Amino acid sequence: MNFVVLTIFPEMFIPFWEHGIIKRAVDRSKISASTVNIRDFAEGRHHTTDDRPYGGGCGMVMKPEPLAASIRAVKKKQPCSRTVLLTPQGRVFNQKIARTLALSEGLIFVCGRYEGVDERICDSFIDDEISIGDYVLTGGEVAAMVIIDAVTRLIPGVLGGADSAEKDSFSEDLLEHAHYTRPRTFEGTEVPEVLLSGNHKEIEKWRLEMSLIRTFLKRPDLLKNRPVNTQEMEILEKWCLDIRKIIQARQSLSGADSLPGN
Ligand code: 4FV
Repeated sequence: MNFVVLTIFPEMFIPFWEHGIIKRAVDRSKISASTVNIRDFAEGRHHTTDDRPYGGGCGMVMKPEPLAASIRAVKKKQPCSRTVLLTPQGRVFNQKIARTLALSEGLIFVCGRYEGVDERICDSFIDDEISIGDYVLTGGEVAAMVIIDAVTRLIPGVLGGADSAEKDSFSEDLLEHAHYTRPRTFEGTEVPEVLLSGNHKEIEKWRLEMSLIRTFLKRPDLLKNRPVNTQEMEILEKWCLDIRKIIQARQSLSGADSLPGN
């Protein structure tokens, strides 16, 4: 996978390329990553990359010529790479999109600044518009880093044996189960017994149940159109049973006769 970032602040990416799993992926040639300074493609003594908006209004707009020239220069070297504009107008990024992007040969990220880029760039030079969320950033750079980070860890061989993307949050569109490590007791709180049992079948079942509960409590929207497999159905039915028992117990306490809807 080849990442190229078009930006007027290439220095922002130096620490990003040089740390953690991204650095390891570069060192292992699992990815190649570089920046191109849009200003290097801007005319005039001041290499101006922005100008006032037609029709008036506040802020500045990124000029089309330097962007077009820089995109053409990169596409010449990597004709198979897709151009991605980071913009609030784009489809909202998620793990499913990350998995799809990870299959690309190369990605060219166009980072806007100011109010955004001239619309004629979006019309003729951009393959994909992606937003990292419904809020406004000062520039597309940090959004490009978010996407590069999420995509890089999905590239085969980037995550070593111990850590794998298979068990990710959202890999099954469920939130991840709780994680524990030593010490066994921390400030009076024990690690759940099942995790110390060595019984991997029980541990897997517990982790799935924890993922389902967390997703149900924290992100029920993720469960809405999500198919449920048999093991999950068993867990959900056990819950219903447990909840029914609780209601019956409370009913018998308060002497009410039958369950609602029965
Ligand atoms: C953004 C987002 C974002 C808009 C104008 C940069 C800013 C400025 N990019 N997801 N949300 N971009 O707010 O990706 O050019």
